Amino acid sequence: THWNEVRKGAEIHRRVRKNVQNKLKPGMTLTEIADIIENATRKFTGAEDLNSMENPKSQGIGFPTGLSINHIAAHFTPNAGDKTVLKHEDVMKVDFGVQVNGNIIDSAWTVSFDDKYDNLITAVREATYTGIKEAGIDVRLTDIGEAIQEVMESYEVELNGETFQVKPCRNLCGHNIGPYRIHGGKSVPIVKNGDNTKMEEGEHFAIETFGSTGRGYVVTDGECSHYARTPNVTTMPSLSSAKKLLKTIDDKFGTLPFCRRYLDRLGEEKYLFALNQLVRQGIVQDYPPLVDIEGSYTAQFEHTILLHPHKKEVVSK
Ligand code: MET
Repeated sequence: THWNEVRKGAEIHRRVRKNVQNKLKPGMTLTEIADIIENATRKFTGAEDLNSMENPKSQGIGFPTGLSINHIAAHFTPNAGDKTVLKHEDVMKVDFGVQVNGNIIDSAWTVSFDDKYDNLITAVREATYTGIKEAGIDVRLTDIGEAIQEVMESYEVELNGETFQVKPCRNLCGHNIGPYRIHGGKSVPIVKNGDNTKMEEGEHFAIETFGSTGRGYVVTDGECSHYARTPNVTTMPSLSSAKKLLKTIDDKFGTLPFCRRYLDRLGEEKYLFALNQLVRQGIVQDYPPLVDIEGSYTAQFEHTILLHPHKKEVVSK
């Protein structure tokens, strides 16, 4: 069933995580790190590449590997030619996904080699565990946000002679997950936001929190790498190059998120104009990097949970 597929994805996520965790070292390029994670996911799922959602057996990468450093909180993955090297003093969020028949596991953690980030990392880990603990059928989303915020803000970090209260990135959220859809439409806030919507039986959520030494608010910045077909949009592209690219996207990813590197490895070339056209027409959504202020540090922890009638299952742990 559907739950067993989520569990299978979670087991693969764990294996990939174990595989990469002891390999991460300063001096590696982000491209090398993404390749390790994505090739392990391909290997353990038996996927040759990202499969089409038309293939009922499809399983593989759930979304592009986020490798977001320091003030970049989310949605960074290297594009072709990126030379970024992981440094000893970096704090990096590793956010990757596995999918089995469109059932996505979304789980992330934060890596650092310098113990000066320990309090920041602990704050965010505890905040995420609090969110997981609070979650449940009939629980109001705002109450989960409030509990997360209280824990996060109870931590202080001393960095380079300054003291910071850890702030939740208030415009970042957890979310429910639908078939082949990473963002199912419900948002789980990480601050008290007055949203009285409740969690419901049978729902599948990514519980994630982000903490920052900056302003606790992210904006988009920098070159985009992540994209996804917008669900339920049937608009046809006007350009023939965009039509051709859309066919590749529909065949290989469906509504699963993808990145430019995945188009490159499928042999697509000079597709940026067509891709941007699909974005302008609302057929594809772009997810540019999300950043707090320059010089700040952000951390993230995330797990996928299932809300069964009589039990909450933290499936990605
Ligand atoms: N885990 C990431 C998120 O929830 C996936 C990015 S793919 C748009 O935003």
